[in-house]
Amino acid sequence: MWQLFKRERMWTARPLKDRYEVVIIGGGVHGLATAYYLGKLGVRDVAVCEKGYIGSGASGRNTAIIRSNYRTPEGVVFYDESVRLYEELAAELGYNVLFSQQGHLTLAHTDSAVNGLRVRAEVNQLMGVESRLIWPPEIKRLVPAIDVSSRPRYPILAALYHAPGGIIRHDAVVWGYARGADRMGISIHPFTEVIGIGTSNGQVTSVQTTRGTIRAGTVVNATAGFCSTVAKLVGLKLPIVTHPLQAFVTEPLSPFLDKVIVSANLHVYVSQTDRGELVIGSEIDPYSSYSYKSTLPFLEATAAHTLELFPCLRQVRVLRQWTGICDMTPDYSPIMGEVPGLKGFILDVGWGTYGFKAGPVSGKRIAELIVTGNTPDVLKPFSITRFWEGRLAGEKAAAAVSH
Ligand code: PYC
Repeated sequence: MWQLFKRERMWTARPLKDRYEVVIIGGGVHGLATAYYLGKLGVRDVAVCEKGYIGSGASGRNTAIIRSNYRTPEGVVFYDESVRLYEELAAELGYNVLFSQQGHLTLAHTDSAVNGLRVRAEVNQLMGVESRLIWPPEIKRLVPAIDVSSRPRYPILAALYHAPGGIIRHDAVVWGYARGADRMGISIHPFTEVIGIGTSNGQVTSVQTTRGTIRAGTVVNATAGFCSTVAKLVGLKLPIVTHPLQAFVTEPLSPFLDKVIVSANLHVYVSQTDRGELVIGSEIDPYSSYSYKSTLPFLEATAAHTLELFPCLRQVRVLRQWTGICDMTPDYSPIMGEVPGLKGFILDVGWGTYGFKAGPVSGKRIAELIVTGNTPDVLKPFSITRFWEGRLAGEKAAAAVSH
């Protein structure tokens, strides 16, 4: 009888050793995916150190949108690989990550926004990603509840329809990777904060944690929100400014919205979860801060923008609100790869508002970089050296930011 109710542990509490081949700082989707793919490549002497609980940072605070309809060719190729990995992830991990590829609409309310979407559609199609411009009658057919009339101050003029986009259960992704890594013998250490990094002769040698020192020849900075403070531990100044990003959910409603809706002009995005709640977010807060405090002005403005799109929601109650923090680079693209002059220190940072959707591809390719010593082609455009060489990536299709 007991067996019927016995729950399998998701991952094991292993003792903290004083040496690992690889230490990964950050137990979110990026750190855990890197650990998982390292394990698949045969590197299992790996520790993931997380200062809170697994998935307690940006991985558990985002609005779980998956898409690859970016504007730069390097961005499209990169995120497209991630979408493909997400498509196979439940089978890969033997764990249901509830990926709903329901389709994603980016709305345009101004002529210049329509032109921007036209460029994105062209780039997407050239790169083999399904994405096309659609007009109000088709938008209304796909999303019957949306207001496509001329009533709002900024009526909807067009949308970029990206059928492979959708939403996923973000904590299931984190748990699935953690469970997969654990099953290969990789150590996951929650509540283990890295407070120092040792180096010698241009080589990383150790990390100091709140639970003791660990020697390691490879250390990955896979943190979000605190990537610059971690980089400072090796004296590296990253071109990053950290901003809060807020979101909220409503009470559960009967299913009425089966597309992800994003409006960069109105600064709002809306999706409906399988529990019926609407998940709603806006752009990053306009000031730099490490605060997790949620604010009323955000809630009021974002609710008002949501009602512009969906007047039918005016009686709906808000259930809860939360905040995450985002590491923004000047070109809205991440920073990945080695750091010249410091062997063994690998960056997987600068994930702004777009990190969760990139977890699988980053993890897989960073693991490949660690094992082979060669930077995979998809990572090359995102090297830190671009800031020193004046070749920024300029990703104009990053969401939740004002361009
Ligand atoms: O990149 O799709 C996105 C996104 C939505 C909200 C924040 N980022």
